[in-house]
Amino acid sequence: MDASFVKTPEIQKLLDRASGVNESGGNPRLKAVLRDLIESTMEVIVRHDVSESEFWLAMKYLADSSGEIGLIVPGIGLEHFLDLYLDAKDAEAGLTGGTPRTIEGPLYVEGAPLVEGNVNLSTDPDEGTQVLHMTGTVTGPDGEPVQDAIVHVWHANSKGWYSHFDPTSQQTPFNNRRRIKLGSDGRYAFHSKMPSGYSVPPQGATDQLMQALGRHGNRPAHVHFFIEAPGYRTLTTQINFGDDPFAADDFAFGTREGLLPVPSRQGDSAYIAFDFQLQRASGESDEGFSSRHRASAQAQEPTEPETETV
Ligand code: MBD
Ligand code: FE
Repeated sequence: MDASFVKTPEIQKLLDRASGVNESGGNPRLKAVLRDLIESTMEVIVRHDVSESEFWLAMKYLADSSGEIGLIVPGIGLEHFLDLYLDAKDAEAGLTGGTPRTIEGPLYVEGAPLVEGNVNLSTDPDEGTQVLHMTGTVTGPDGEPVQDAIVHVWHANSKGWYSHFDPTSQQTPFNNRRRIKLGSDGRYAFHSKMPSGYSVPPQGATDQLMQALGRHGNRPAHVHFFIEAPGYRTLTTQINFGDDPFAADDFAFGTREGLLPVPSRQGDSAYIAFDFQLQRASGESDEGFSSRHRASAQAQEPTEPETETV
């Protein structure tokens, strides 16, 4: 049997009915996209002669893995694909230059303290790791310092765990998370306890999938950024440490050329100088920031840290 089976009138009629394309109500875009998604699934079933047992195993996996969907999506390359697609569309529109974008990942939390100056990101002591000092500028396409920029920065601790998602619940809310308001010189500076690389939760759904693919679930040590400023496109990016063993083998495909600085390690300190360049926005609707659902928390509430799902 070949995939043309899916194109038979009986299956095509089934697809039309299942997706509601001939119904007057509902959302036309959802209908069109879902029809193609179901059809592609059918084609995969036929092309690989997927058995009933295999199909239901996959459905069980989907049902059980929903809490890790934010890890599975980067792990199977889809989040990086979205970046490549955005890059290609930007290139077509003549929008090039600036610091490369790369994946957000699932571990941002809204509501981090808004701070100014040379800031400390690390509320918790995290003994025994170096102190990272990171400095640089945020400029526009002509090298002009951007005005009223806010740099959102977040990273893991020395165990590779993020506050609000730490299985040990040992971190203070917003540890290693800040929003830094820049001055008119467009300079930023922060220091924090050096992060370690991230690994997916052992035995979790993502780990199971990676093992079944003969892969691993490790990321190099990295620091995430959103950079927003009026009149510029919001940049979503990260720097990954160029000297990390996983710098060339990131399970989430978030490492990119131009985003791999090597920290200068000197005793208890490590230094990274890194300048960001933003693209100018063509209008208010071009800030380039998705409405992805993001976890949020209150900065000041002295409640027990809750562990979120990714
Ligand atoms: C991370 O810390 C991360 O940045 C990504 C992209 C995926 C999983 C964990
Ligand atoms: Fe991360």
